[in-house]
Amino acid sequence: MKTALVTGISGQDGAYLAELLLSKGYKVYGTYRRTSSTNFWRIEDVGVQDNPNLHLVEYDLTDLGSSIRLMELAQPDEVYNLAAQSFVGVSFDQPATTAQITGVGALHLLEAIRAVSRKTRFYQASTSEMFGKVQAVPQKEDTPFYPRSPYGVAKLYAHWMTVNYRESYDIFGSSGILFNHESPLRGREFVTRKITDAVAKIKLGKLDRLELGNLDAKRDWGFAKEYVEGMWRMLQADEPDTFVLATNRTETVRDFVSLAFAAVGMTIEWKGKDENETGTCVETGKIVVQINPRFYRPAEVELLIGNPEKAEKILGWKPQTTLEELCRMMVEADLVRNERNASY
Ligand code: NDP
Ligand code: GDR
Repeated sequence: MKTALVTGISGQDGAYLAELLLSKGYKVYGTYRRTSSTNFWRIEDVGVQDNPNLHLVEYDLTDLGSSIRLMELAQPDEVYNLAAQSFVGVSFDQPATTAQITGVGALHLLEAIRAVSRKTRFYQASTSEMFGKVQAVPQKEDTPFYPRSPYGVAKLYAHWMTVNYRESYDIFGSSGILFNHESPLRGREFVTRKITDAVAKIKLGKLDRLELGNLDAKRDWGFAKEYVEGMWRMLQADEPDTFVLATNRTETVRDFVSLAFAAVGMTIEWKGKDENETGTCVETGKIVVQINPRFYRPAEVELLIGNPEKAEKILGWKPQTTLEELCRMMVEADLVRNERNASY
């Protein structure tokens, strides 16, 4: 039986990855942070919370000693470092915390592997945010980086540390440059889930308007459940490497809003520009979307679109779910939750 250590088990990807690894017969150590109230709704949602092969361990990525003890306890064959302060918007307000968790946190795990067991394979959750102000379209593994947020800068540090430990100490460290991936388990602060949750509430008469920031930003959105499969494949490969996972399709935030309303039979007509832009529901004549500059970022990543050819060639990984299917799946889940008044 193989053993895996997954940091950030309470997050979106942590839940899907735990489900995948347990289904493959792994023993899984999943780490969570101490908080005043626990946050296990996602592992409950995927139905693994009572699996006897899942061991939940309290852990904070910012603590080096704790990282070493964690490695001694779990003696894992594979480590998946998913834990992070992962919200780009917050990283502008909390840049130092983001650097400690998202950047130096990865170094703590690499140091723990170096000290305790160099045979352990390591996956680093890198991100398309490292491309930031993009230098080429579409982006791939050798596209130059230009991060545009403290989050992107912190992730770039962790990415290069993974490469450096691979080259310096022969540690099997792979870095997955994953483009945005979404699901019904996405946190509600991220734009897709914020939209699908609001659309469900508007449809049910529980909300009048959805307030958003930059509608022109373009993202390459895929389905999270498929992306964790790619993470696993990276650690089964013959050699450690860096891989892009993406769909090679990009759409604006505005397009995603229109798709989400279409999923509940509402058509949106867009009027005005910039801060004065609004979205009106053709069927009811009501304004249902407006801009709130509070959601603008000090520096924006305008366009992301990834080329996943290398992952397909070497790992046999390919995205399957279309954006329309993904958006509908999220809206339907949010309709059910809002009918039940669920808190997540
Ligand atoms: P989430 O925000 O859903 O999950 C992040 C996880 O990290 C949570 O379990 C969180 O715990 C945990 N965490 C935060 N701070 C600490 C800390 N100091 N010590 C230990 N754990 C901590 O992210 P996703 O699941 O969406 O993403 C997984 C990883 O992939 C992240 O590193 C993210 O940056 C990266 N990524 C995500 C992409 C995406 O589109 N989803 C794309 C590319 C990269 P808690 O529940 O207590 O907050
Ligand atoms: P992102 O995701 O920054 O790409 O990071 P997010 O969904 O937060 O933003 C996507 C784009 O939408 C624009 N936007 C808004 N965003 C939010 N959150 N709220 C709004 O109201 C809003 N209005 C417009 C943003 O400006 C942005 O352009 C995600 C995270 O999961 C990271 O951890 C991960 O590394 C990257 O994806 C790839």
